Amino acid sequence: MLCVAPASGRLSRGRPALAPWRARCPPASRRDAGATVKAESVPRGARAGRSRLHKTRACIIMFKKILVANRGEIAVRVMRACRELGIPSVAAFSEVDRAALHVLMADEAYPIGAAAAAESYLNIGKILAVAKRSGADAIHPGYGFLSENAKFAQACSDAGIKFIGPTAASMEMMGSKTRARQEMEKAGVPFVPGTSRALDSAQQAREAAAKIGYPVMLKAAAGGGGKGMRLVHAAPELQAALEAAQSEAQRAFGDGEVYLEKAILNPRHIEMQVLADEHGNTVYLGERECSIQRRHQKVLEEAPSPLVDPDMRRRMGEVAVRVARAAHYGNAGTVEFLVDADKNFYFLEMNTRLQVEHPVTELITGLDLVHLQIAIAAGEELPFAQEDVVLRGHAMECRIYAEDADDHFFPSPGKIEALQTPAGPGIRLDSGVYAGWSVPLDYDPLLAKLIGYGEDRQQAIARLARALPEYFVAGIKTNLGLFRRILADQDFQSGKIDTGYLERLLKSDSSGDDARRNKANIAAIAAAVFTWLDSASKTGSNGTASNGVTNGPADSNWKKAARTEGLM
Ligand code: MV4
Repeated sequence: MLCVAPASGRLSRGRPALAPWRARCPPASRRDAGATVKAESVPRGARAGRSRLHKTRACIIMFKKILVANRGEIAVRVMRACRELGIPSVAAFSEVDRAALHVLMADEAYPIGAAAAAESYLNIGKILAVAKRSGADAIHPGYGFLSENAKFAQACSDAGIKFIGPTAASMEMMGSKTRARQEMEKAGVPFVPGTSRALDSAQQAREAAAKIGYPVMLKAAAGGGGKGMRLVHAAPELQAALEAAQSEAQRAFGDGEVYLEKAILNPRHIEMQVLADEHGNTVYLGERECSIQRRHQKVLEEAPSPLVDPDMRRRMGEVAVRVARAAHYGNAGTVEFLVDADKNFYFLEMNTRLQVEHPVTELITGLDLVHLQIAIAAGEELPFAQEDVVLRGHAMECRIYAEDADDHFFPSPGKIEALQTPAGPGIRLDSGVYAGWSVPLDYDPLLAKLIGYGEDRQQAIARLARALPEYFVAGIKTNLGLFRRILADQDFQSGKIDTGYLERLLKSDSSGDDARRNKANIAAIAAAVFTWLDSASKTGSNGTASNGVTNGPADSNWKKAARTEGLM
């Protein structure tokens, strides 16, 4: 069965015009699946100037068709890049995503199974079957799902399909935190002091901890993102914490290996974007400040970091390049650092994928990271050198989630009854939803990313603060209101942020909860009435009233209008 996207409401899927350089390329018969012919080689010394950054050189054989093995805003983002490059894109979709935006955006779409990710977006066999059936010669994995799965990267390679990302070997090295630490030690990369081997006994752990000094952090070798982590303040707690960490790691990852690090209290989380081609060229593209997070879920990211000066950036960037080279890394990757109060930075882990927050780097570098990922996977050399990378301005990303800020940030799936999106100078919106679509509860509830750009941090903040009240989402709860609080906060504005920042803000700011909830309730009732009136008049259906409404800024004009009307 081919292409069973919904018959109605589909966007135009005319084939995009071929890019000029495609027409000049050798015929398809000379192509290997995913391989390239390089007809021209520019000596590295000969390249300079920003103008090169945007040039695509003629006569590199690009892909015929790209399967996007993901959903939501990132699938849409990748398909936009494909469209610009003149490469047809293929969507895969689960049962609940039949009408999802990424399906509407693709040139072709194929069903892959039930909502449960294991049956669809995480199912290697089904994804590869769609690639073969559609004739895709490359797969972009987005983030999450199969994006850091070494077995998937290897299976693509074995099937003659180019995986747009690093090799399985690079992923495996970074997938084990102890192995990564051993390799980084060899490469002379500064990492958090600690052990780089599995702890096999409480006695061994006690000796190591005494040497490092308390507090220490127990971590799962197979972990990342905070799972299986235990902070230990003093020796008497160590044995119980070790046993708990080991069994949690065993349950979560099927691998109970745990190691020890010196704990850095309230660190900053700063990461460096790297890009490596398959010819040995590796560059860094500046850092992203990612300290504003809640329970290991990032909420707001920015580039550059208010903490990092040019000298620190160069040192961090050079370390990040050393990390990438040690992993024989290819394509886009991110090197994560913990930064202590004295601005010492330590390698933490490497993410072997394109990240959610990549747009802030795109805005300050002027680069299109997805274009570059595709070009690199097609065998092109990086079209610029390190000295050509110039950072300009400041960018900040708000992750808009379908979640209820007044109810422990629980997911809030459901139908988007109405949607008004912000635009204007310095505003970029990477969204994966549309009005009338129902957000399923089966996946990560990220709806969109609202990104502000300005010549400096203050202007980026001002533009976001201007854009947020323009954003209106009815039918489901969102965390839009949270960003107004963050952007208005004095500590945030002066750049005083670390990984404990958001929790402190949420605690300090609970006195206004009742007043806020009251206002929100009035607005909710008014909006529900509007929604009912609207759907009843349009469809003649029974117009079931939505019980939810935007959780946007409390004083937006939308809410004011709703309240005024509600009091009439
Ligand atoms: C740490 C740490 C302090 N000291 N390691 C959390 C996620 C995982 N990838 C690493 N994490 C941390 N590792 C040492 N030795 C503090 C954290 C941490 C954290 C790191 C990045 C972003 C947010 C965080 C929130 C709490 C703890």
